[in-house]
Amino acid sequence: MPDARDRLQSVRLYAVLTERHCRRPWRQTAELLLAGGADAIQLREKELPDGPLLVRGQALRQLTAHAGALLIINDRPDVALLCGADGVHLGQDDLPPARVRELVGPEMLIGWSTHSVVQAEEADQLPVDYVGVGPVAPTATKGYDEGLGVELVREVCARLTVPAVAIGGMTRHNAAAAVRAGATAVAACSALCGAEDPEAAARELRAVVVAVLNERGAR
Ligand code: 3NM
Repeated sequence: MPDARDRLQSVRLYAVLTERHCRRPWRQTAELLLAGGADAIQLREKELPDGPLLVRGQALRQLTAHAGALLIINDRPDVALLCGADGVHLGQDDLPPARVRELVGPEMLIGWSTHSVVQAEEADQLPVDYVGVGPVAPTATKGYDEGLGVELVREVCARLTVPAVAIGGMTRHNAAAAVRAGATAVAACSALCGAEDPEAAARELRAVVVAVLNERGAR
C-alpha cells in the first residue's frame, strides 16, 4: 500500500467521528462511513479519558486499515503514536506542529486547522501535510454561529501548497462550491455521523467532491 502521504493526496471525504454526534453506535457509524467510501476518519473525542480514547483509536485502526482508509487522531500525538494512526490533527491552540513533528517523526501526517489567510500563510512554513479550512458554514458541532464562506477557502488555497480540506457545516449542498474554490477534500461530522444512513450520506458527499474535481481536471 502507498504510504500515508501519498494516500493523503487522494482523500476526498474526511469523516470526523464524534460519538455524541452519532445517531447509531460509534463503531457501526464508522463501519458504515467506510463502506460509503470515507477515505479518512478523524477520531475527535474531547471528553473521553485517555485509556478509553486509546482503546477506541486501536479499534478504529483495525477498521480503517481493513478499509484502506487513513486514521487521524484529533489533538493527541501521543495517542496517535500508540494506536498506530496515520496522522494527528492539531488546532491553533494545540501543541505547535513543529514540536509535534519532533515527537512523531517524519512519517506521521500532521493536519492543522486554519481559520484565516494569515494562518494559511503560516501553514506553508510549518511541517504540516494538510490544512483544515473553516468553518465554511455555521456549525453547532463546534459552536460557530457564522461560517466564513467559500471565499476563505479560495483565498487560503491560493496561498497553499498542501491539500486543503473544507470543514464546518459541510453538506452535499455546499460541498461543490468549496471544491470549486480549491479544496481537494471535504470534512464533515454531523452530516455524516448524524445521518439516518451514514453509508449513503458518505457516498453522496464523496460523489459531489469527485464530480467537481473531475470537472476541474477536465478543464
Ligand atoms: N473544525 P460539522 S469546524 C471540528 O473550522 C471542526 O476548524 C472546524 O463538524 C474548523 O461537520 C468543525 O458537524 C466542526 O460542522 C465540523
